[in-house]
This record gives sequence, C-alpha cells and structure tokens, in this order.
Amino acid sequence: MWYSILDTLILIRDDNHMALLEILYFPDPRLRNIAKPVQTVDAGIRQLLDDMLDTMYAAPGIGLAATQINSDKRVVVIDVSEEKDQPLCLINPEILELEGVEEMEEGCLSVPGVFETVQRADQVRLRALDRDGKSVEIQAGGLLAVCIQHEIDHLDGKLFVDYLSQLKRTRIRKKLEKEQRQTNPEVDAKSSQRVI
Ligand code: K1U
Ligand code: ZN
Repeated sequence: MWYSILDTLILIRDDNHMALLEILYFPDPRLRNIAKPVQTVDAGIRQLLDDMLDTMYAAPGIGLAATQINSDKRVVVIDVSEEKDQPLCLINPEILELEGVEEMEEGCLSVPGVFETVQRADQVRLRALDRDGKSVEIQAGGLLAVCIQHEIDHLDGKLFVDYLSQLKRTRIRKKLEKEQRQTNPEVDAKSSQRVI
C-alpha cells in the first residue's frame, strides 16, 4: 500500500490499485468551492473518474462529486443500479431542462448519518461529456434525476442541507462538529485543517 498527498487531494491506493480518496465533511469550507470546467478529457481525468468510482462504491454511496474529494474539476460519478454495475461518469454536466416536482429523502457522503426530505424536479434533461470526451444527452427521472441534481449542486458549492431551515442546518452542523472532534481531536472541525 502507498500513500500520497498531491495538491491536498488525499489518496490511499491499495495493492489492487484501488484508490480511496478522502471525503470532506460538512461544514468544511472547501465544500463551498465552485468547480471549474474540464478543458480536455485525458488520462488524468479518466484516472480521477476511476478513483472517484472506487471511493463512491466503498463508501458506499450512489453518487460522488469532485468537490467532495477536494478536486476543482466539474466531474461527477453516479450509480443508482441495484447491482452497482451501471457507473455513469459525467464531465461538465449542464442541465438543459427541469420538469415536475418530487420529494425524496436524501443523504450525503459529506453529511454522514443525516437523511432529510428535499423537494426537487423529478425529470431532468442534461448534456455532459462522457469518459471518452463525447457529448451525450441524458433524460432521467426518479432517483437518478434527484441524484444528478444533488451532484451538480456539489459542483456549485451547494449542499442538500442548504434546502433545510437554518435551525435544522445549525443542529446538523453542531452534531457533525461534535462527532469530528470526538473521532479526530487534533483537527479543527470548522476548517477541517489539522492543528499543528
Ligand atoms: O453526493 C453524495 O454525497 C452521495 C449521496 C447521493 C444521494 C443520495 C440520496 C439522494 C440523493 C443523492 C449518497 O450516496 S448518500 C448514501 C446513499 O444514499 C446510499 C448508500 C448506500 C446504498 C444506497 C444509498
Ligand atoms: Zn452529497
């Protein structure tokens, strides 16, 4: 096993070449960064997508945005299939159309242990680049539509807790800060930076 710290993106790669990236936790201010469009879909981006898929499946989750692993690339991975065999890689995703309203309980790998109902569009049409750099248009409904909106929000520095009341958000923040202090006392939970 080897470890590397590159541009503060933390990666643990095991002997099977599976990479697990460190997921940032709310209220880490880096979750508010706005991701930048990918200029070229090259081997580096494909490696990032593979590492994000490994991290998402291991978590486990049904989606992951680059912002959550402290990368500034407009990249998300999603797999809402039962068998976890239908990975979707979206680069520079752009919503073209939103339709209908749906209420669904959401979770977030950056807000562990919290599940709350959020209202979103129930049909989404979007354009993105796939892992080969080809432009694709996708029409989605149900859980996939909700997950796509949740992940694109991450790229714009927005979290599902932002849809909740200020009171609920404050309670969630205090709960997570307390948990982070207990599991990692040398880390300042407000900034998630190590205190030296
Ligand atoms: O972006 C993320 O933090 C991932 C998040 C995606 C998501 C979940 C629910 C509604 C909208 C978006 C998660 O994957 S949270 C974990 C989760 O939902 C799950 C985990 C294991 C099995 C099934 C679901
Ligand atoms: Zn999330």
